[in-house]
Amino acid sequence: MATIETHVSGSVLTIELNRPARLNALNAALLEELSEALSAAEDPAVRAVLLTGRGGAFSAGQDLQEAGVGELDYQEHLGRYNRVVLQLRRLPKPVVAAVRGVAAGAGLALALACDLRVLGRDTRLITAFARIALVPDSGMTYTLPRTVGWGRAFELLALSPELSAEEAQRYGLANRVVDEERVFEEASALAARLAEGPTRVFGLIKHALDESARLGLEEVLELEAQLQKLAGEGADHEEGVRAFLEKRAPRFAGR
Ligand code: LHQ
Repeated sequence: MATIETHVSGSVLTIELNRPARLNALNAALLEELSEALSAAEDPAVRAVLLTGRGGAFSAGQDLQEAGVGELDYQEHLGRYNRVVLQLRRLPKPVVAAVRGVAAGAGLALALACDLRVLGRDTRLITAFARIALVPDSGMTYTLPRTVGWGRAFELLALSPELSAEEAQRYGLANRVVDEERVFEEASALAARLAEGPTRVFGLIKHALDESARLGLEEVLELEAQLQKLAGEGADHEEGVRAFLEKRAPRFAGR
């Protein structure tokens, strides 16, 4: 693929945004290829995904230099973003974002649609949309307030400050902050560790959290009971209990 690189190591699929000269700015071709790469992540052999950007940035969001960006068919173009965001959220396995340099606009929205974020100490997060008089898209009005709270979300979206990695961690936007040159290594290790876990259950956890955002308590309790039945029937649950009783580390297969 021209704008995306993928490789598999063990059961981790790494997807790298590959337009470093433009800080991995997103265009139609990249979004199509990203969607293809995320479809490939459905392969049962893949148990965790690592999303990253080549070069010094994660992604600067929509490519504003792309010819015709002023005359975009918003319906069609946002359809590409929306498909990718839904793929990230509906993929029943963990997705880790390795965020170096800058993540802005829809680039930040993609990072927020992942399950975990590893940032570099010099990483900057910028919502960016309002800087060019656009409303947030790609799910940012869903993910951001759920992570940072309502009050902070408006400020981050309206004033669009550059958020340092330290602030991002304080706001709950970063799971780990490490030296810039260790971001990929740390995120890979996290993805590899997750890939050895009960990954089918991780998918159920992800589903439960997403659903809880729109359900009342009674419905949440009902959903938890349904998902617990599915988890309880899984081979990994049996292995987890057996390993506990035998006082050894479990060997999960993601089933
Ligand atoms: C870029 C970009 C970029 C192209 C840096 N495009 N070249 C919008 C529209 C329609 C429908 C769908 O949804 C969206 C969603 C969105 O994502 S809206 C938000 C779009 N993104 C932005 O507004 C961010 C624009 N970029 C910036 O504010 C800065 O470049 C940041 C803060 C990201 C980085 O600043 P610096 O570290 O100072 O780098 P730089 O500005 O010098 O950029 C380096 C190069 O990358 C430069 O090219 P050049 O040829 O001059 O070296 C930039 O022009 C290019 N670049 N962002 N989004």
